[in-house]
Amino acid sequence: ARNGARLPYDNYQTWEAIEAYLDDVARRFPNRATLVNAGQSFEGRNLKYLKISSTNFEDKSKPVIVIDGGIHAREWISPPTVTWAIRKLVEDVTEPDLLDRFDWILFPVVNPDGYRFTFTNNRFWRKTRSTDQSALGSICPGVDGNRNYDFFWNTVGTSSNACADTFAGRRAFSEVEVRAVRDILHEHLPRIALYLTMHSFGSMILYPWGHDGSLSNNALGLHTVGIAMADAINSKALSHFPRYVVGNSVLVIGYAASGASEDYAHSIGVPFSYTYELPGLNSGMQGFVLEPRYIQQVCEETWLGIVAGARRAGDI
Ligand code: ING
Ligand code: ZN
Repeated sequence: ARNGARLPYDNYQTWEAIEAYLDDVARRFPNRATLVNAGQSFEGRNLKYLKISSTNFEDKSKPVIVIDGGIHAREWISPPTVTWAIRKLVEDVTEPDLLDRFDWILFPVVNPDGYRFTFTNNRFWRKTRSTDQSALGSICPGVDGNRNYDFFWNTVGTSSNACADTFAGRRAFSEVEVRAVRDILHEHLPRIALYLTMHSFGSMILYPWGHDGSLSNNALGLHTVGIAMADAINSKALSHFPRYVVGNSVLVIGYAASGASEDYAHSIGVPFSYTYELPGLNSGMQGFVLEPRYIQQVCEETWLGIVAGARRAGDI
């Protein structure tokens, strides 16, 4: 589907197709998009993301917005919302102010090994696929990437059992995929105005602190920008999905978890840091299985949230 073709949104895309799309966008729009390969996943897949700027990213003249997806393999609606943002910033620009005002980092599939595994072996795989994180590694591979960040690491809502879905790893930042996001955050830190990490499901916008439910010094700002994002999505009348709810992670999702990227980004100084729980229509594990006919709608609605969040965060 490459060489100038748009990425399809009528079905979920393989990791290979998404990687080819990133290559293709960078080749077709060299003045707008720069491909970065942050290294290789545990199984050797490239960790590729795009830096997008209407001027020169390296001028460091604008605030940066960072969006990642696909850290949890089974949450299939996450990567397309990030590739859709690429489309709206590069191929089909309808909000040019977002390019005038911000530089962007868009990383659609942080965990390519896990994502691949959900296509080939187990649709409900969540973690990475590393086998070197415990003595049980070959029997129970993988670490929960959203428990692997170094902020109250492995203290709550995590497991030290390698076979658990919320295994925090042998140590913080054990996972090369998580280190790739960490390095993006640190490299651009003083400029990062907004960090979004795309998960599913539940139609929620969550903000720190997720490890204990307390409020950060920027709680009022976090709530204000969160509400702006949710309102923008909720006001789109066609939604088939529940209305978005906004609030502190523990309060809204109902459990605490440490070592999540939302908390880590905020702890190092990113003022606006959120976890999106994108929509799902079913309950239980079937919530991760959103029918392909809804992909484009979710991407369009999520883009409205991103637009509103960027504008609002940029104004504060
Ligand atoms: N949800 C997030 C998780 O990692 C979360 C929710 C984020 C809780 C940050 C606490 C802090 O559990 C999904 N869907 O993975
Ligand atoms: Zn998740």
